[in-house]
Amino acid sequence: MTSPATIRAVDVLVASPSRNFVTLRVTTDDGVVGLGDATLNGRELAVASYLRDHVAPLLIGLDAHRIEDTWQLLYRSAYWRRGPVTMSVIAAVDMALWDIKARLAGMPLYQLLGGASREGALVYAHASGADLDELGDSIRGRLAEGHRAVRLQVAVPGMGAMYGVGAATAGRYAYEPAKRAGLSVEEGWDSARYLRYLPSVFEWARAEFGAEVMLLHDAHHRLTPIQAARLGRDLEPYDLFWLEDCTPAENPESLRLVRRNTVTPLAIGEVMNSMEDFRLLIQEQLIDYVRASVTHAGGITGLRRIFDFAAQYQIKSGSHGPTDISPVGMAAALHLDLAIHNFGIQEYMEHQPLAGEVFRTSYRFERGMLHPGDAPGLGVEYDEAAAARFPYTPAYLPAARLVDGTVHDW
Ligand code: KDG
Ligand code: MG
Repeated sequence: MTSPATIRAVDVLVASPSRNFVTLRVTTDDGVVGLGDATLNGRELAVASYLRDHVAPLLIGLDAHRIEDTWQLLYRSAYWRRGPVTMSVIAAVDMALWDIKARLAGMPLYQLLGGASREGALVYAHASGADLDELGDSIRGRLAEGHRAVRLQVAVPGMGAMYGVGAATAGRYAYEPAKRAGLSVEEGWDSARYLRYLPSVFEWARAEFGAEVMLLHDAHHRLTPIQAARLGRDLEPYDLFWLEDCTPAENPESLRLVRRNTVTPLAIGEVMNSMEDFRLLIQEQLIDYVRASVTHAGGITGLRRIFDFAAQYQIKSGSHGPTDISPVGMAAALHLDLAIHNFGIQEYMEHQPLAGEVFRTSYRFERGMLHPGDAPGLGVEYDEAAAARFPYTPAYLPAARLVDGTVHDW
């Protein structure tokens, strides 16, 4: 019988090396440390308080080996189920306990999840530009780095600042939507202009970069079902890997209309966090990729359940991986990506170099793929002394308004 690994300490670490991250650190009686990511962009302190005030006291004295039991305890005994705050909290505990178990086993976590099913996880990078020239430079940069899949976002003429379009800095297009200030910035939105312009961008990209490169696009919840159906149909000649979040996620039935009208593959779910959110989308095969993340969907345990269910319907994983998933969450995602059978693709939006001063990671990028590395556990170390130099800074995502001032989905 395995001897228990009794939880002695639970610390919630909030730091802002280039952006805010909420990290959970669980320590056992024997001094084994596990890390979890609970970062919820723009609502970081809500998650930190839930962990610190309501969950940490419950964990002290539990056996860290009992991952499933702890998951069920936190899910069922809270009474108030699901939702991004609760599920990010459960996720952080789950990741930290898997980290401890794998460190105690002396193995990289993917070995405990069944071992590697592939050489590495295919990732997609972000490319963006204020116009097609800038977008072209951005795509060329990503391809030169070895990427084989690229998400394209470009400003729509006449629309001003918009989702996914970064500022050009030294030949790279750094996109960091959270504004480090107490209030959001506002962006504009005009669906008609966007729908007229976007197909020409992909026509240009295919002519310029050929048929091999995998191209993706994120509509970021902006369209009505009929608009999404039209966009999917108009993009069909350009063979997208996926069209992401074409309609808001709260209305899964709306995907029926989109699906009936286009064969462009659909990815949904980065704001979703539970099996219930995905049930209809998966059972009716209304999507091709599950976009949820380890960090927001109940950890490795929660997300694996959703992926396993999706596998029965030939639906693949496509985990959310923006910079607001911390390096701990990214590492956890990569271990799962390597182990599951129905892996599709992993989003990889590199963190700013400052984040590397706090989080020391073992994952590595090669030939368009990421590998989690072979260090025991998740393969991430947290430098608390370095983190002290980067205190929490209020930061918020932008808001979107239509031309007449109406608030729209951001
Ligand atoms: O916190 C919000 C971001 O993670 C989100 O806007 C990024 O849509 C996104 C993506 O596809 O990475
Ligand atoms: Mg997205």
